[in-house]
Amino acid sequence: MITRLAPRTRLSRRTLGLIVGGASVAASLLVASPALAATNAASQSCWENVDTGATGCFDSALDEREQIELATGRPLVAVETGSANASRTAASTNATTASTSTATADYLLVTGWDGINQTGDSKSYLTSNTTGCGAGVNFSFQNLLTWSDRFESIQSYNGCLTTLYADINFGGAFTGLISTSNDLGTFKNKASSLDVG
Ligand SMILES: [Ca+2]
Repeated sequence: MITRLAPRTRLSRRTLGLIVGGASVAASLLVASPALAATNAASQSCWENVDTGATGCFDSALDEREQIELATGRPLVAVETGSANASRTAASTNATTASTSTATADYLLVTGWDGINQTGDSKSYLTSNTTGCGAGVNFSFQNLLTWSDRFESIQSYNGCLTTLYADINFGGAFTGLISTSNDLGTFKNKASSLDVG
């Protein structure tokens, strides 16, 4: 006698959706480094005076123009090109008060940020040349070095306009003349040299 076993019922397995606790955030991500002072390059913005060669860096969370004025002891003239907002020059008021009679002003040429909308770390170029960009003077930066391929937004100042080049020595694709750009689009993280005039 043959007994036939009923075919095994296949368990229909239902895949249960994973329930993920949305509010759980890895605590380690929230731990701020206690040593973000002057020497840590992780969140540093920097400036460079093209005439004197002076340079400086500061915590990116701080006000850029204020920090430059504090470091140089001179007022920083920073009227955004293409903007009617001339009140930006007021940024120099504090430093003017503190400066001596022999102090001259510095003029911001251009600032680039590694984030869109002027966020993140920034690199600023300034001049002590009072003629600025207004008299046919050009400021050329043939190699952005550590800032190569980083700019995502740009602001030109004091009548200057900026042209970005994809390669060093003003090679490759380029985009300009930029007064201001909060999002460089396809040119984000590309510029390796620039010309300000
Ligand atoms: Ca490049």
